[in-house]
Amino acid sequence: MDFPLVINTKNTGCSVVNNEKKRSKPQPVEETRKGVPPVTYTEALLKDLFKSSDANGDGRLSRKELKKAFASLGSFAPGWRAFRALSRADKNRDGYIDEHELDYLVKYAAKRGYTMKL
Ligand SMILES: [Ca+2]
Ligand SMILES: [Ca+2]
Repeated sequence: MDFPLVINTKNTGCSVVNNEKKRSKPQPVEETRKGVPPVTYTEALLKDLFKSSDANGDGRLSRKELKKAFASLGSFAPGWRAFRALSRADKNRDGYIDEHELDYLVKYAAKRGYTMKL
């Protein structure tokens, strides 16, 4: 019997070694209610949010309005995000997201996986 002794060499000094890549894990809104899990914005919710972000009511989203929207989503760099979103979703390059371009915007934002702060 020559079993090597399994010595516990676990490094318990550092607690911040969570380097796993679990960012892109799809996380549908489940109905499990353990405490208060972070709720990811669904496309429907994003659409509502963007629609209500039309501050001046002209039916389209300016970069300024987008910035506000991303800020309320909890983006760390809403201005930059608005710029990125425009370059992605503003198909006719007029600087605004109109109702036809809203779906592209929603898809773009949905990929960021914003969660609601409850
Ligand atoms: Ca507007
Ligand atoms: Ca446009």
